[in-house]
Amino acid sequence: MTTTDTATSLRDAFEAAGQGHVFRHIDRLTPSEREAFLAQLAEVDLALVARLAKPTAEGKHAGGAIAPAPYFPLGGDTTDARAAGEALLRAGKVAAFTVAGGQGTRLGWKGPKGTYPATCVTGRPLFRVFAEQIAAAERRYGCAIPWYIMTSPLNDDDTRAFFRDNNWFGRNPADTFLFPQGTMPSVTFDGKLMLETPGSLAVNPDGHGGAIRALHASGALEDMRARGIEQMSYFQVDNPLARIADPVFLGLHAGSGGNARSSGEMSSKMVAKRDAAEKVGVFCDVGGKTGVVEYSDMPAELTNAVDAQGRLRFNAGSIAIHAISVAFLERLASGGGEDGSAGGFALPFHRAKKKVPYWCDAHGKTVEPSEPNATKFEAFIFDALALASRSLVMETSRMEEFAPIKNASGDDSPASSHQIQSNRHGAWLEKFGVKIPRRPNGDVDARIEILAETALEADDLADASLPREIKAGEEIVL
Ligand code: UD2
Repeated sequence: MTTTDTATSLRDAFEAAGQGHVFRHIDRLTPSEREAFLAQLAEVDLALVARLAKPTAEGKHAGGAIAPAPYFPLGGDTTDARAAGEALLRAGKVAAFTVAGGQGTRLGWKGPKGTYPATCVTGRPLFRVFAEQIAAAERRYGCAIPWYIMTSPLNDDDTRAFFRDNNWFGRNPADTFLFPQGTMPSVTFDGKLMLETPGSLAVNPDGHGGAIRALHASGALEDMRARGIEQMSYFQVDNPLARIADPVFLGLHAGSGGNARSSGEMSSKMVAKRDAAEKVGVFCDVGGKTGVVEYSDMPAELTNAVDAQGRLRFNAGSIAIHAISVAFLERLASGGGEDGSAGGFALPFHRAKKKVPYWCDAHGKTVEPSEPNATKFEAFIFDALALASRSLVMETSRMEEFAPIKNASGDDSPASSHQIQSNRHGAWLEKFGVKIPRRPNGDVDARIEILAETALEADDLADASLPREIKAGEEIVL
């Protein structure tokens, strides 16, 4: 087909779908702009957009019977699980997987989130924190842990440049696999596609649920298979305390100790919620399956429900750390749910009202709206839990593993993350008799950073040479 034929047939299809307005500037585009625009339009699944634009929400919790999900509690016996997880690591069967395709708008950081200086003394960027943790685990278990990182078309170039500029953080570039996720077009509240410029649609990354398609399409899944990888340690780019390839979690996930909930397909970590309002999804039992109901989809009466002791009933907050098997991902990518029905990347799309920059004909430029003006569609990886045969949730300590950086100030900000980092490292040192200054509220009154090469967990400090005391206000790196 010639470009003109392509343009005509695309135009017909868009007109038929009530989206012909996107062609209104086509005549002023240069040939290359036109070609790029037509290529973008050809990628749009008009039937999907029409279905999603209808007000009947996919992805919302439908309101059926839901109960708190059971979980493996903090303090449970994990000796066997650790041994099983370590065996997986030693055999080179574990990969790390970071979802880093988000736009990070809340933090107001211009570059990819992984380039944000995150640690409390040295200001190590998130990607470096993870690279060093992976390197320390590789040394400990004598294995390679390939690292897969999902970017988005919006930050892929910058992310690659950051890795190159930092010499891949000393890693073999062949063991670090970056790939962009897909996008979805945003629509106005009456379901119309939007132009961001005369020659491009307004699109957004298709959510971390887009990982299944992107892992497949990029060849990452195939690469894992070729390397003999069986399990993926999944975590978000915004949490510097994420414990990558945690042997205890991997062992429980893989079924050590015969835990009835584990299938080795997809498992999750939770922490007790800080309070009812905390913006984390909650592990629930939905029709006999473990799943996450996102905070924005959870009915308020359930979010606030308390038990006889006054504790939150739905208390299992998702910290977005999972173990996911390659076989499970392959099954989802190739189109099969557990019963062969669902799958085919078909995680439901959730909708969110967002501020989406759009091309304004009257002003002749792209305008940043001050109020939400559009609906974005995103798939969530945790919806894959429903497609696993069974699924284990393991409780972990918030202080040990969850200090996300999402907002510029307040909760989940750099300041709150720094405090949790110091609290964690202060507690590790106290375990070995180091005197740690604390404020009346229990927070550590010093900045303490312990590098991954020194310790991945408290017990690694047993043989380290440690100070006897840290003074109030001191900054220390070990
Ligand atoms: C996420 C979870 C929430 C809780 C919390 C813990 C969702 C929808 N909610 O909330 O339940 O577990 O994290 O910290 O996940 N990302 C992509 N591509 C995208 C969108 C996001 O890679 O298209 C990545 C993003 O880079 C980040 C992570 O996914 O690493 C979370 O994204 P978010 O900031 O949208 O999720 P948040 O913090 O609202």
